Amino acid sequence: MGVFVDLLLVFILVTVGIISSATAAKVRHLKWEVEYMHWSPDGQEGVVIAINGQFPGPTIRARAGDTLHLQLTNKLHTEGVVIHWHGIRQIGTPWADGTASISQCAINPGETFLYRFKVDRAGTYFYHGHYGMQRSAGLYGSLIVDVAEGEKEKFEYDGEFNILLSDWWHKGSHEQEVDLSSKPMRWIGEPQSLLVNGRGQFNCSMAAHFSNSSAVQCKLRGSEQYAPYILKVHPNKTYRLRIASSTALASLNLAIGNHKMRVVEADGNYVKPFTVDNIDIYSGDSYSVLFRTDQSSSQNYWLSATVRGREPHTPPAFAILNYLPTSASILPISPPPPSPRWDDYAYSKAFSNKIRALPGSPKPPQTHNRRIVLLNTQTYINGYTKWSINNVSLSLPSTPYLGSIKYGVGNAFDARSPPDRGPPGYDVMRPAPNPNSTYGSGVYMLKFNSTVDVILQNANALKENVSEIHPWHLHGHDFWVVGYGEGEFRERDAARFNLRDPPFRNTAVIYPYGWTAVRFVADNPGVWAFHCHIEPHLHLGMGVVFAEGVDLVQGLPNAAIACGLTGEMLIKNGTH
Ligand SMILES: [Cu+2]
Repeated sequence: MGVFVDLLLVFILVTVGIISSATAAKVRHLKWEVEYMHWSPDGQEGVVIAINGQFPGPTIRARAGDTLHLQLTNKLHTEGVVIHWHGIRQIGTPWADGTASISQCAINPGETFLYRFKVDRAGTYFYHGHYGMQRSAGLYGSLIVDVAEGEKEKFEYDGEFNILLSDWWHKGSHEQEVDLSSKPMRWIGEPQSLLVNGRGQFNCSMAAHFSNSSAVQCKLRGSEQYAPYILKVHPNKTYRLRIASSTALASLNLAIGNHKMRVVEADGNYVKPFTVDNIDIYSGDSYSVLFRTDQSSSQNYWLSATVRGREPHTPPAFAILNYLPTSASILPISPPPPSPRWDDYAYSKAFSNKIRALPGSPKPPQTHNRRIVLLNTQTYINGYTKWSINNVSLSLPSTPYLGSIKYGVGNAFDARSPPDRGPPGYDVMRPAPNPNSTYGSGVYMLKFNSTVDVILQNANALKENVSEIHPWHLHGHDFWVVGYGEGEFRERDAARFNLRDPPFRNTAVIYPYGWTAVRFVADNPGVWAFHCHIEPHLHLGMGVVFAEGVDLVQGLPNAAIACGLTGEMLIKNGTH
């Protein structure tokens, strides 16, 4: 009898175990091939970096707690590749962060690399190339993490759509790279098209009849690679629109004609909901907004994205909000929604200031251990135009930092730490009298579990009266955006930091001639890039590298470090 009861108990426990593991986290296996393909993102054929024959790459859909097991084969033939999972903090797997020279060796042509990591938190994310100018070449896609089985979102909706915004040049990414690296530098210029889910129209405009321009009216069948993305909706429902921007350059404003949007998520974190007519979205940002289909169902509406912060030479991107049962081929009869003036920074700042954490969100520590001020300047090195941080232009080493720091390999990068402050007395409002800087590959070594404040200080660029927008993105962490200010940051400005309800994010913008303060806890062992998400700016050195707790990193795969000095180390140890 006793044995029977015991067996029954074992049976029940095993059954419960099987049921709970069936609903719990999954391992999702994916096999990707990355290759160049001919494609017409905006009606003019060019080459894009495609994944499994798709542009943009496939959307990854997973649940919080799942593990992605993604075998990536590089079929580019003549160049390396890596993929960064933007917004995924890579807790315990810093080697899977997908940053060439930082977290791993670039994957060589013909090689396969296994990215294995947990998507620990629900939210709207994306992925993109993090090597050279491969984001500009079209290497990106969406990564959507749903709440874990049995959990609920903190807002309700009847359906959802997903939009990935990007920008597109007719000049190929290799030529762009040569242009940027030339003396004198040739700027890549404004993109020819903005894309919504990889679709834009360069040869024609769907809204031509509303503008005075000479643009011709599009004649689209709907099956073209550049036909607009259609959002099919039913009347009187609430929809969630997930939006992310993987642009190489453009800052954007997005609106849905005649519809208001309620912002509920930013960078994978809940925000205190607020309602707006349109939202600003910088490269590296992601949002969820809710909108209600409360307009006349006998017509369709525009969804449009326009350029902000740079004098626009790029027409807006359009998608169509299609009210069923109206045909999707009927163009909206109202003009595209108005967008704020490209240089209305007060408008953008007001939007930034509306973004607050939802009550119950993680709170920032009330004190900091270290404060680093990063002065962003446009500089020269031997006549080459660069971007520099505290007068150092980031030049990535050939041996990735993660392996060289973990194994104590000497001479892999500059041993000297980069400065915690810019040059004293620097006037951020004027071009520098001496705009020269130097290359550097030094690392900001952060004390494990310490609280770090970073002040991103903007300045005048090389040209007088020019100061640009820079969206800064941190790998491996979220930070609290604790304050914005004008002019030069002074220590007394810290007294005004918002430590009550700052948004928890991975990307924060600095406005022209202003500063932005972020606070984070250095609690994720690894080596992490922190950089301007404008790809040509990063390429010209606009970034820094943080490292913390690297001795605690476990399970570094050989494939991540089999290059440069760590590659030599593997050969010497006979493990390669
Ligand atoms: Cu920038």
